[in-house]
Amino acid sequence: MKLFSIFLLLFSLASFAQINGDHIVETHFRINGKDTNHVMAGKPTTIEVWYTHKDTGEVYKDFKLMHGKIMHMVLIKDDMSVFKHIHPYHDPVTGIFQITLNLPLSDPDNFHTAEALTKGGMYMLMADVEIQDVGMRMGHKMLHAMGENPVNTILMDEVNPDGSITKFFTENGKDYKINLFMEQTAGCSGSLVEFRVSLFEKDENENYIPAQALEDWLTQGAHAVWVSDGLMHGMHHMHFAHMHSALPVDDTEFVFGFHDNKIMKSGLQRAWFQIKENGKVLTIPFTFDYQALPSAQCR
Ligand SMILES: [Cu+2]
Repeated sequence: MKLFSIFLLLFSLASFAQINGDHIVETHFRINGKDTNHVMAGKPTTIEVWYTHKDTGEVYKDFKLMHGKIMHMVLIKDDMSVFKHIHPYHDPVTGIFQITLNLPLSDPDNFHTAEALTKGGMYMLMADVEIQDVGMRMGHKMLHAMGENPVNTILMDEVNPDGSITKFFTENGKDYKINLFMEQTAGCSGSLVEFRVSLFEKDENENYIPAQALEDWLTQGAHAVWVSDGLMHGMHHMHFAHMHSALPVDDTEFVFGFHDNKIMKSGLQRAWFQIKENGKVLTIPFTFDYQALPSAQCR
């Protein structure tokens, strides 16, 4: 319960900063030098983002580091089939952040830019910053990509009898197994949702053992983004959660917590967990059902 109160406190502080930032800050996006929503799938696409004071028009130029970067950007397709996590570059002279999609970069923290937007369809672009003396700000822009848009039906992952989900995959020449367990605890306002994730690798005897070469990525043991189906319905109420975990200490578990107070929508969900193993960042999607708990009765 003590842990839960800390979560509630952190969450309230975060919301305050967010509201504060929203009040006076205007977020601007420019795509290929234009004020447009239209992009071409597979073509190099330059995204620019900057922030101005609503009344004075002054461009904000001072940002705080959050998890090793001053901006985190996430691109998610509306059918939840695509997830990209990238880090635009900041020009301190102009205050403009910039990154080009669909071009490979040697930056190991931008391995997702190379094939960021290869299919037609609708995408949500989200940019997270913390402006010095103002607070956190999440800006978003809907992109409409022209190009072939094959139908993707996202299927629910198979659930084990104990409610967990196990997936197997091969990446960078290694065979992995990953387990996900979700637990909900009702609180006075909303509930605490906890995800516990364990990563295993296959050893030479074909046995799965805890992943041997885990390391921090961007100051965190692991990163996760969780969205509900229909995340884009309503620009001001996005069903979106961003979570972090420390590296496992005594066991194999990464632990992610999120305080959900009518943010997520019951039904089909997708979460992407990003874990750095053996020098490479793995991005592992899970598709699952979630039913928001009613708040506990508190006085
Ligand atoms: Cu990031």
